Amino acid sequence: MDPLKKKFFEKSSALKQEVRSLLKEHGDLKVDEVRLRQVFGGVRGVKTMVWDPSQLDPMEGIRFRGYSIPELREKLPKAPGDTEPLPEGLFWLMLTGDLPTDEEVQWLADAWEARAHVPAHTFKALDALSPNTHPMTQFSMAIVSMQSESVFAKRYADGMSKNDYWDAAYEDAMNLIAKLPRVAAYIYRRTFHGGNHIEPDLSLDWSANYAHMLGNDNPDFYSLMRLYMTIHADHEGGNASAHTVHLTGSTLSDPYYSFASGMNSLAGPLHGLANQEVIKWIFEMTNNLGKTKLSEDEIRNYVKHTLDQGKVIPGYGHAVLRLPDPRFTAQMEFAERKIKDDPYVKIVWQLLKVVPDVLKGLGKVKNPWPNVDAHSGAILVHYGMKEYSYYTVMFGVSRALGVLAALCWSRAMGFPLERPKSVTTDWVKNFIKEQVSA
Ligand code: HAX
Repeated sequence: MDPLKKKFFEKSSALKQEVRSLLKEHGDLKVDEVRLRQVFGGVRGVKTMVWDPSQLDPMEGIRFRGYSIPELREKLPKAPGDTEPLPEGLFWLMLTGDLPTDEEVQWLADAWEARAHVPAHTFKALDALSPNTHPMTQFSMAIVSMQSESVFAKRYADGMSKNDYWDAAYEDAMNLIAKLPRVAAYIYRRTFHGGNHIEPDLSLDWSANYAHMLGNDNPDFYSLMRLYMTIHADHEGGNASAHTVHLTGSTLSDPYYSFASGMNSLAGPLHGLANQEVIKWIFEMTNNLGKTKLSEDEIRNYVKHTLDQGKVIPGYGHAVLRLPDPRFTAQMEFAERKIKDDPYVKIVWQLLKVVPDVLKGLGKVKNPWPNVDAHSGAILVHYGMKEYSYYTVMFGVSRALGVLAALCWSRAMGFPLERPKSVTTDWVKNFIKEQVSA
């Protein structure tokens, strides 16, 4: 058994036993109550699942196994000469609960390299699509096409015992994460660079190799990709893409199917697609105004104009957070150090001064602060990636780390089929009548 799998098995077996006895003794304790407003309102805030890799605090932001983003940037192993963490280390942390050593991270990088082969039929399937197909459609389809490789599906068909689900899920998670950069880079190069593909460089870590295959070997871009892949990796279990992976996986659909369904959810403009929407909207603003050097008044007027058209300001607001997203702050800090004179980065910072007050003025927006997607586009544009319809694919590659670590845990813990209760509007009306007359 490999060292990561062994550690995961030991930790998950112990926790499974512990949870079993906790539930035996305390299973009837009430953890939440649900208001009618929440039933109609996207189930906001209702505690309905267990997700150990990360937890989101509205006033503090994300913590991965207890570590904040600044702590991870300090404590996780790094590539030689870089100050940003290696996401390999974050995956180890999310899967085991322990910070890895440099040697463990090197082992994981090698393990992913050995598992990175993408089946030829996936490239053929992608090549059959028009290059105009949205990159997220290509990404989702490519993931499903690789389901032919699922260890979980094969072993299930051969009569796998329930006790081995965790093992097969782990194999699929590791294989899938290993393959994603190659698939994602292939989509980028076929869509925007005429199919002029770049072979992997096996001497590089997972993120730098992805950057290399995208076509950018600037060490600062490598560094950005390590940061980007780390901060987008997980955001607890209730966000739409994570929850979708969790739900699909609960049917014992294998990790390929589960991850693909999560990616279809990430492709929505209120979720991951917001990263393309932000820079698209900024480009529209600069095109409309005919310049990139803008005054705060010009920006404020454009923000108001967008709202007057009944649209949202992309990159602002959040269903849980009630402060500037620490993932935004981490990117801002990177940009301050590396590219502070970039005109689009400056606009992102001007928006930070203008948008919150305008949104507060609407009187209904619960969180007027920027989220993760408000910053990423301007930095990517600086490093030559202007093709914003691709951005959500990069988000998806990173998100694989968290949702697949969680999926391994779900199978190890033996979580059952997820099946909440729905009600009809008539049921609600009768319920209200009964409550009011009681
Ligand atoms: N611009 C304009 N109006 C906004 C807004 C924004 N950025 N954010 C919220 N609102 C509005 C809502 O549309 C809602 O209006 P109605 O009552 O008229 O429907 C009202 O304010 C209350 O919404 P809320 O409770 O504050 O926010 P929700 O939990 O319902 O929604 C969203 C959270 C992220 C979907 C929302 O803030 C939004 O649409 N933001 C812009 C899109 C975006 O940046 N999405 C990415 C979020 C982060 C993420 O998942 N990344 O992957």
